[in-house]
Amino acid sequence: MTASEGIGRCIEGRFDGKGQARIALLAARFNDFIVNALIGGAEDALRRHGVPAANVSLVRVPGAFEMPVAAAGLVQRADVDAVIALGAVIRGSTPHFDYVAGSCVRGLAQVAERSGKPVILGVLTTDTIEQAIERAGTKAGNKGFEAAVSALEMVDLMRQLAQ
Ligand code: INI
Repeated sequence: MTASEGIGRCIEGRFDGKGQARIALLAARFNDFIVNALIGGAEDALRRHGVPAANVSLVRVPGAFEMPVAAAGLVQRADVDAVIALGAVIRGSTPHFDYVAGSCVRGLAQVAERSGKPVILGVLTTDTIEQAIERAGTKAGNKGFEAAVSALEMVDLMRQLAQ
């Protein structure tokens, strides 16, 4: 949406990665068959939006539960503008789905709020492996790609808000 008669100013992020966005992909090893597809989607989106490979780093953690602490470390770095968390928590594979998914999502949100840097949620939480596959590059798109586009939008938005 752009400014219109009743809106004097509209601030929205652009998707242009040539503005030197520095992005950390934070990816779980658990369910790596799915997560690797999310990483591929994110990498594709960043490259096609003009982000140089040198500005993209990949950090691996054992599982979704470990993401918040690693994200907290990453947002402190001056060379990281946004973190994209990529993982898959699948209900069918664990009786503690709710604990893992809940603390991952809650923890990542906290890191973003406390640091003021975007932490993008590209963590799938699904009932079945099939649903996860659908969201990792098959019929429901690739959530890694979508997460990367959101990261670029947020990096640009935060830069504009800081001006
Ligand atoms: N981690 C995931 O990323 N996805 C899962 O589906 C999952 N399951 O099913 O348990 C999972 N568990 C591991 C967890 O994130 C931690 O790595 C582990 O408990 C060690 O702290």
